[in-house]
Amino acid sequence: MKFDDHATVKHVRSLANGEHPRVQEILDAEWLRQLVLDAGADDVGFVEIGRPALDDQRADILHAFPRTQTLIAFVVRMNREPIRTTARSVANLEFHHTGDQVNDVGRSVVRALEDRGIRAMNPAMGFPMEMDNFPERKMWVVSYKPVAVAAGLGMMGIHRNVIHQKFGNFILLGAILVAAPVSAYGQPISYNPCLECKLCVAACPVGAITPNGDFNFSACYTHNYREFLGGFTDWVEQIADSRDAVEYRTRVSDSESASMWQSLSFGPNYKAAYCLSVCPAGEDVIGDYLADRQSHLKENVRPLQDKQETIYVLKSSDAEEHVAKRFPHKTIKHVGNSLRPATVEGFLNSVQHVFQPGKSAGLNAVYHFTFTGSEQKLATIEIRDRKITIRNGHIGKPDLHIFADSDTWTGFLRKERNIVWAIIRRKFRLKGPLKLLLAFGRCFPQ
Ligand code: B12
Ligand code: SF4
Repeated sequence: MKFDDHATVKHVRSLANGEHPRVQEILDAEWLRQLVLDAGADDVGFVEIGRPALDDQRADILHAFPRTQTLIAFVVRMNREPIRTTARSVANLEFHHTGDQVNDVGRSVVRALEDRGIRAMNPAMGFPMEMDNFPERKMWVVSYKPVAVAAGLGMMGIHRNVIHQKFGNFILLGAILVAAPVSAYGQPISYNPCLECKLCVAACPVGAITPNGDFNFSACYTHNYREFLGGFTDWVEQIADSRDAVEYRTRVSDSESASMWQSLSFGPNYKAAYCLSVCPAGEDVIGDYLADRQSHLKENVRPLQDKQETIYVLKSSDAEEHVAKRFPHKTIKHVGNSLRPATVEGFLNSVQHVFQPGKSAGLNAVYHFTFTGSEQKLATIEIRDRKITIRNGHIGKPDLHIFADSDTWTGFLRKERNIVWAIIRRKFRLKGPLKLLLAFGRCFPQ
């Protein structure tokens, strides 16, 4: 059969009068706003793809959906008391249900636009899901926080979550990529709803949030995400490394095994999220706090601080020190978290996220790396005043120069290769004091 004679082709061509006009429709902002609210969102705003706030993720967005012209940013409220309670089952239900609602809103708006002949795409609300990229590259399609801020849906607080001017931080975020312009775009709000009260700093069990807004990614990821991607991978290795059931039970308690079952069957359990629970910011939220701060502390902060629970940390990490000092009544458990790069490039991209500022105290040094073998690369890592900087090439005068075969280096980081053996085989060598290598290692507990 000839293509032109196919029933579908003939039908569609007859509808379109033999032509396919490509009309560029400008979507009316009010109409679109109502569509998104009717789908179940609590607030919505629009951002054009050319906005400078999207500079660092425009390529990713266009890679996922090349026709993107507009991002619809929206928020869905979470109920407050379920997030505040010490009962994690209740809080997790609220996170998961609201997350499902974000996905439903996205899906329903995309359907409505599609029915109107406008292409659109809704990335998942959820936790990093592009697992091909785990653990080295971005595992999500759109970073929603900067989009929400650009659209006027709030600002990032000290705890690095978006605080909506009215709903506070009791929201989850979504975004829809649309292949059409919109008649009016949003702008960031003119103030930050964050009160800088630092209750999030006081409540976080692992000290992931610092008063100046720095965030210890590995502390949060190791504890809060014990039953998500990295923690799960570590749990599997605990099973693999156990000689028998009795040894497994010395590594993983019955309660932890049951909790993993619960996560696998009902949706992964966050272990904390206390930074959101205690935050009093936002017009709808602040009333009780303004009326009586002591009651807010007593009802919403102290119970989380006082809770007797297991806290998951990397051995010799800043988080371990924080729990021991601030929450001695909580039980520390050492775990691994599987953030181990498979390539030198992955190492250089992720090293800042596993850096422990506290463990680097007193260390001020420039490290030059010369990687040879399958990945040839020059890099400079500087650790100074509890901060880390990573740059391509050799910059400045090194205090220590590390020459390493790239596969040997990543194998060493992954605990799959022995460094002494590598030195004997000349796959690894140093120019400078060994003590600087040891000090470097202390900044990145495994
Ligand atoms: C990665 C991620 C995380 C990471 C990093 C968080 C962060 N501060 O960036 C971790 C695992 C720690 C995390 C924790 C939480 N998250 Co989260 N998370 C995301 C995700 C997928 C992307 C975040 C992002 O874009 N960051 C912005 C970039 C620009 O940050 P960055 O500083 O440059 O780099 C960070 C990332 O690149 C990341 N990263 C780098 N390398 C790697 C490697 C791996 C393996 C992983 C997992 C991450 C990662 O860590 C860096 C440092 O923070 C978004 C969903 C989305 N698609 O946007 C939800 C999101 C930000 N999370 C959210 C929530 C609710 C949480 C938690 C409260 C979870 C919970 N229920 O317990 C905690 C809060 C922790 C905190 N105070 O920030 C909400 C925030 C809602 C709001 N009001 O702002 C979002 C928007 C999900 C949603 N759809 O609503 N999250
Ligand atoms: S708890 Fe206080 S300091 Fe932390 S984000 Fe909320 S308002 Fe800001």
